[in-house]
Amino acid sequence: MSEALPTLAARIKGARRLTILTGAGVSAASGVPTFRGRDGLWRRYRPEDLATPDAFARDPRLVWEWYAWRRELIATCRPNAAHDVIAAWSRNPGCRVLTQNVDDLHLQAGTYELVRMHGSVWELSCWERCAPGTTPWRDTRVPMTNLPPRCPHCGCIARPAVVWFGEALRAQDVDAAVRATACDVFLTVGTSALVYPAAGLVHDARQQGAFTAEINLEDTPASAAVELALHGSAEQILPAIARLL
Ligand code: BV8
Repeated sequence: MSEALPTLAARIKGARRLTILTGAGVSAASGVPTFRGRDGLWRRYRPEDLATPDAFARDPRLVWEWYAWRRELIATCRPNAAHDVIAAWSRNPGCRVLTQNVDDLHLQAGTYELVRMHGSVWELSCWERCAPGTTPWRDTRVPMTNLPPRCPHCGCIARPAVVWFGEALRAQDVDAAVRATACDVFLTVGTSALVYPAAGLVHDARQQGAFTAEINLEDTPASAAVELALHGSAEQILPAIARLL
């Protein structure tokens, strides 16, 4: 680690365009459970049981009970030092932040140019996709009562405005993410690099000549592909890099 930190700091300092991709590991220090870690969300629930349109069609109340529980937990969480450093860097015009996280902690930290690739647990949309209800609306009620909630426009069931497995990401988010791979430095932080299309972005960036780096507690499928893989926690490494800039 001794050389890696100054090397990455120098690369970030010299970058006109910096793209940062984040996953659940960035919010771990805030108390938001990750998906695949020891105490991960997926440990207790099978993704196919909860984070798919079929699961919701089968049992909207069960899926909403899971999201209502996550919202109550996330409501008690605040951005940590990793979010704060990324928010500070995002004020630089050439910086883009792409997140897979649906907790909105990057928003709370004041991040500019944020692409929320998988949506937000604090936004809902109409399950029946009525015209006005396809645009997500914010609903930050905790606890949620009378599940499942209803679309205010048509009265049908409302869904969490997140991207489930087997669902396409919003075109504008995919476009923004792909554009952001044209960068000088691509930094992937706190993601298991398993979920696509987000997991493919670091490879796209590298193919375009970006210097690629990863910050994670452990190796991931992306580790062998990046120039620099730093092992450690985002909430410690990012402030350490910021102090070198
Ligand atoms: C789609 C929202 C197509 C809901 C989530 C190839 C190309 C395209 C698609 C696929 C493909 N191969 C397979 C697919 C299908 C699928 C997929 O990727 N499956 C995987 C499992 C193989 N992808 C999709 O279905 C996507 N859709 O491609 O659509 C399409 C096109 C047209 C028409 C129809 C369809 C949609 C994917 C989005 C799924 N939604 N979440 C919700 O959250 O409730 S995924 C879920 O996983 C979260 O969003 C989460 O962010 C994401 C990724 O997980 P991570 O963030 O990485 O979290 P994880 O716990 O796994 O890892 C945490 C990491 O942090 C660990 O590595 C840990 O070591 C580290 N860590 C922990 N603490 C710290 C730390 N690091 C640093 N510091 C710390 N302190």
